[in-house]
Amino acid sequence: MGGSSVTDDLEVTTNEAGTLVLLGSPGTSRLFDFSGEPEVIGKEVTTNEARTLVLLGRTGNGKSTTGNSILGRKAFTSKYSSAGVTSTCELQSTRLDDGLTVNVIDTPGLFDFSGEHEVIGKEIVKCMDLAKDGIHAALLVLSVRTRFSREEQAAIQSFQEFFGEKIRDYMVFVFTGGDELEDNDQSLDDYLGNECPEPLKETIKMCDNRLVLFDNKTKDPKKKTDQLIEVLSLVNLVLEKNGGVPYTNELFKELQALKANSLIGDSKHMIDELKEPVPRSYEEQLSRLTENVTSKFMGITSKLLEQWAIERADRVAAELKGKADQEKIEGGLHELREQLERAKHENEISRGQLERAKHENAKSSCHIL
Ligand SMILES: Nc1nc2c(ncn2[C@@H]2O[C@H](COP(=O)(O)OP(=O)(O)O)[C@@H](O)[C@H]2O)c(=O)[nH]1
Ligand SMILES: [Mg+2]
Repeated sequence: MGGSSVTDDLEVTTNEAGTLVLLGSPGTSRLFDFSGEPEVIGKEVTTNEARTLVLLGRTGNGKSTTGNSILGRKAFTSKYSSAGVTSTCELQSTRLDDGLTVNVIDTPGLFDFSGEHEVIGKEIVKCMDLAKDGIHAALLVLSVRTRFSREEQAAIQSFQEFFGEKIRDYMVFVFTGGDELEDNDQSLDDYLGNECPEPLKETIKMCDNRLVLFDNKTKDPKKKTDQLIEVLSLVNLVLEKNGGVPYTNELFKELQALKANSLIGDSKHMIDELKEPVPRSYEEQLSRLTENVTSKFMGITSKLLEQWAIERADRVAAELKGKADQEKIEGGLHELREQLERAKHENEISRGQLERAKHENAKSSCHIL
């Protein structure tokens, strides 16, 4: 295994572990030639020459469109297409010129708290099922076109809690809307400096600043190539960091074991006829696994929503206290102003009296004179 191909300015090699290595100056490469249709292959490619990427993020952030940019074709339906929003996890693949297969799993907004828990549980299991041997990188898709909300922050938090701390080593942040930043003469750094809230900055830092800007609207083949190279380079960094081992967890393993057992169970069933019945059907076990996922997910989201409600209540209380303090200050100021007015008034009266006294005095002095 392993090999290399050299384009004008960029050397592409795959090492023994099948890791894609991009060398040379990006941007001038013709590695990903968008002039022709990329090779579309089957939906279940999991050799070591394959990379499985999962797109996650709030609905409308540009997951499906980014998936299409990576695949180089309209594989997933985007929000405003006639087919509507992505409603279920879906895997699509493409093979790059150097032979590397990229599997992209598009997801509905799994972590945006808008879906039903049962449906989300099912989708998480489906996503794991599609990923088969694991996830090489989780692409968290955010948009520079919409403000990063508290809800989105909670979604990222719930995602990390659900998959455990280890998932951070697999996370890559993709910001869509590069065209709009360009229109405003802004760079991603400018955007992050001005508009990125602290918690998001911290999360990105914890993920070794693996972030990339995507312009999914561009027609420029060079720009398309550059951003694809950039995201794949980040995936490469993730692979290096994790020794080429894709992300899996207990649920992944359970799902694999369940499928393996179901195959053994089926053959046993066939051989022994009904002598030794399979203890539980695959469907039953799968639905039990899905229930576990759903309840784990519900546990995490309800804890987060509770924490969120407490934070909000604290914030409202602090605001009210601030208001009350302000009112006190304003009340005090009002009182001071009144006292000042009174003092002024009294001062004027005294001055009047003084003037009058002076006048009287002058008059009496004249008399004396
Ligand atoms: N201007 C601009 N619009 C984008 C970009 N990426 C995605 N969109 C638009 O954002 C909307 C939502 O995208 P979609 O991929 O359906 O989001 P999803 O719900 O996360 O899958 C669509 O109208 C896309 O055309 C981008 O880079 N620039
Ligand atoms: Mg979508």
